Amino acid sequence: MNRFVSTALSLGTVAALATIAGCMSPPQDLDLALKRPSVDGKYVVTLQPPARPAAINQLHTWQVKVASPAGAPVAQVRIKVDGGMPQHGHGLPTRPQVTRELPDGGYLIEGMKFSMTGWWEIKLAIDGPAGADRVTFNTVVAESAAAR
Ligand SMILES: [Cu+2]
Repeated sequence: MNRFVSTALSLGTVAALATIAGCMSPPQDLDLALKRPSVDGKYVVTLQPPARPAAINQLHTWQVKVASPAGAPVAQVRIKVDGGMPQHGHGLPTRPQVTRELPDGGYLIEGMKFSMTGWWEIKLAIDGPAGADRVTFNTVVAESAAAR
């Protein structure tokens, strides 16, 4: 009993130290929606991660779909990709680019890479027929992806 209590206490201490050291777990209420309206409501943006979560430090390709608020695909949009880890204060390790426009308002983002597990923001600056707007997605890179 005593041993159990002291083990529980030391685990708690380790967790507290890890938090102080910056290995924070993502916020519990993090919105992981992959489809969301842009900040000013000009577009509805759907982010499509790779079918299988990519390994840490490997390049991967994502897709994004841009639609009007009414749901019509929006072509000829320019998209800039930015992001980073809000809890660590660093950006993306690469500079992902939209390399190709796909049918139905789709766009290919190449050069995505995550250098560690945890909460990442993916920020898209969109410039299209309805004007400029932006949208931010959250993604959590899990340990299982790191182990691949
Ligand atoms: Cu980090």
